Amino acid sequence: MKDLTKLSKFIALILRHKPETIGISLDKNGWASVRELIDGMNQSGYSVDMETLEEIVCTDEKGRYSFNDDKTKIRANQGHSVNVDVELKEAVPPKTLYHGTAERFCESIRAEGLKPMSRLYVHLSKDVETAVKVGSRHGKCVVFAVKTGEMAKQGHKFWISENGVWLTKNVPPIFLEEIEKR
Ligand code: HQG
Repeated sequence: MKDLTKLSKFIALILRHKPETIGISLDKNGWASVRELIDGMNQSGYSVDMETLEEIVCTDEKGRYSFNDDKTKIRANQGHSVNVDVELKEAVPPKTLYHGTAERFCESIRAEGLKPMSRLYVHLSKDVETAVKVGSRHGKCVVFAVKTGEMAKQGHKFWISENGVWLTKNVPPIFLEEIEKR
């Protein structure tokens, strides 16, 4: 059986951060050619064909990737560090969203708020459970409630990705409330 998780992680690297790893590029909307992705991955020792790629796009637990209509192009729905415009939908956020992070980042977050760091946007979760999963990737997890309703009232913009992740450009400290440590 193919290790789809390993392939999916590599595809995330290519489609969000470093397409040059396999000698391909993304267009301004973040699309890669499916043909170039498959050929480039195979030449880099990652055995993948169209069927496997379709399975990854369909079954990825976070819905990270999308094809275009005729499946000649593929892109990541969010999470990029390369500067592409994936045509995110601007949307009115709920009153509260959540951000899971690691304890060691908290002092800096309390002082300067949430920043996108290496990505294009700050990523926010719709519930605490998801935020805990996100934060735990980095270490001992702390969850902040983000007063997104108030932020929106004060003119901050929000977008929701194709796979339901909320994004914003930054969160000043006044909109943050630490709610949970795990
Ligand atoms: C922290 C995954 C110090 C921030 C997840 C986070 C998500 C600060 C880390 C998506 C800071 C960046 C994104 C400040 C923010 N000082 N640290 N001022 N502001 N940080 O991985 O949000 O599985 O770039 O709290 O599920 O953890 O890849 O962002 O801990 O949806 O699809 O800097 O990535 O999705 O880390 O995760 P990341 P994230 P995938």
